Amino acid sequence: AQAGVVIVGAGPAGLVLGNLLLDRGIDCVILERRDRAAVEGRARAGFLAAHSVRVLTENGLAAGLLARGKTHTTCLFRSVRGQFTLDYGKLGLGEPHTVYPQQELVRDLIAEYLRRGGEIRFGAEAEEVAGEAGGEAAGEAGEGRVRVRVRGGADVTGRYVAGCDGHRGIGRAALTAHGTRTARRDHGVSWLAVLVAAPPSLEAVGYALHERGFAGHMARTAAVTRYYLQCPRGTDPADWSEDRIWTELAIRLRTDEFGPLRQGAVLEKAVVDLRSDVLESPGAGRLWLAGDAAGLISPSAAKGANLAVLQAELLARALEGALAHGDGTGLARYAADCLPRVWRAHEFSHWMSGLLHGPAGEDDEARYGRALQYARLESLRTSRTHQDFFAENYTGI
Ligand code: RFL
Repeated sequence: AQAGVVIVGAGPAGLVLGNLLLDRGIDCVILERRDRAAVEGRARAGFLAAHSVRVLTENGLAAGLLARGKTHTTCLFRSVRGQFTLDYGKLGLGEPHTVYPQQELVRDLIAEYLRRGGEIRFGAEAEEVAGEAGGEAAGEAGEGRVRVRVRGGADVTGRYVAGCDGHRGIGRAALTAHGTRTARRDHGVSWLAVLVAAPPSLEAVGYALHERGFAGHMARTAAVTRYYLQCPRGTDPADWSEDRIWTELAIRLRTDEFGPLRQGAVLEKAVVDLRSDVLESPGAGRLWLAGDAAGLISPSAAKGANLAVLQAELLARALEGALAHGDGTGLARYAADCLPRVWRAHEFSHWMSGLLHGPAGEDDEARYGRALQYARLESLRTSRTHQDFFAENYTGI
C-alpha cells in the first residue's frame, strides 16, 4: 500500500492531521496499534483552548464539542489563606476554555475521518520507520518514499510519515537516533489522577495548595469529574483506596471550611509523573512529528492536547504545500512556526507547576520555597496585571 502520508497514531494529533489532509485532497493512512474501543475509551484531557476550538470549528470537526462541550471562564484557588476565584474569561484576551472529554473528541474525529473516506488500521503497530527518515534535507519534495514496518503485517509506504504516536513512539525514536536532541525537565512531582463517577463539586476548576501537597478538581461532564492528588514519586495507585482518596481530597480541598465534595465510584486511577520535554527539531526529511511525539508537556496547565491540535494544523499545511504544490518551505519552517508557541506553553506550564507545588519539609530552603509559592498566589489574587498575564497564558496557545 502507498499513501501520500502515513500517520502513525490515532490520538488527537494524528486524527486532526488526517482529517485536515483528507480535506485538502491528500490521501493518508493512519496506523494505530490499539483497537478502536481502547482508543475511544481513553479518558485524558478535557480542556480545549479557544485556539483549538477555532481550528476544529473551521475544519468541520467541532459539531460534538459545540453541542456537548461546556464553556468555562473561571477557576478557583484554595489555600490556608482562604479561597478566591479568577474570572479569566474577563481577563487577558477574554478567552474561555471548552470542556469536552478527550475520548469524545477522539470518537468524533474518527467518525469524521471515516466519513471523509480515510483509511485507519486499528491493531497495526508500527515497528520502524525505514528508508530516508531524517536522511534528506528538511522539506525536500522529491520522489523518494519512506517505509513503515508494521508488526505482523505488510509494510506501508508513503511520501511522508507523520509520527503522531505519543512520547514513547517510534517517530521520536527514529529522529533521536539521527541525532535530534531533546531539552527536558523532570518537575520532580507526581499526581494520582483519579476519574470519579460524580458530578463536579465546584463551579469551576479548583486548585488547592496544601502542606500535604496539591489537590485539583477538574469538571469533565455532568456525571464525571477528574481529581488530582500530588503524591510521592513511585506511588502505587493500588495503595489508594476509595476511602483514602476521598479523605485526602477532603483535607486538601478544605471541605470543613468550604463544603463537601460530591462523591461517587472511582472509575480510574493512575499516577502521572510531571515531566516535560521538547525535541529541538520536530522533523526532518520525510519524517515529521506532532503532539506528544514532538514534546511532552506536564499536565499542570492542561496544554498537551492543545499543542497537539496546533501542531497538526501547522503540519497539515506544510505537508499540503509539499505534496500538492511541490513547495517544501512549509516543512522547512515547521520547527520555527511551532517551537516558539510550544515554548510559551512550557514556560507557563512550568510557572503553574511552581504555583501549585511547594517543597516539602521544614528546612530553610523548603520554607523559603513555600513562602515564594504563597507570594505568587497572593500576587495572583491581588494584582490585575498578574491576573491578565495568567489569563492570557492559561487560555492561550
Ligand atoms: P496520544 O493521545 O498519546 O496518541 C498517540 C497514539 O499513538 C498510538 N501509538 C502507536 N500506533 C501505532 N504504532 C505505534 N508504534 C504506536 N505507538 C503509539 C497510541 O496507541 C495512541 O493512540 O498522543 P497525541 O495525539 O500527541 O495527543 C496528546 C494528548 O493525548 C496529551 O497531550 C493530553 O492527553 C495531555 N493531557 C491534557 N492535555 C490538555 O490539553 N488538557 C488537559 O486537560 C489534559 N489533561 C492530559 C491530561 C494527560 C494526562 N495523562 C494521562 C498523561 C490529563 C492526564 C491524566
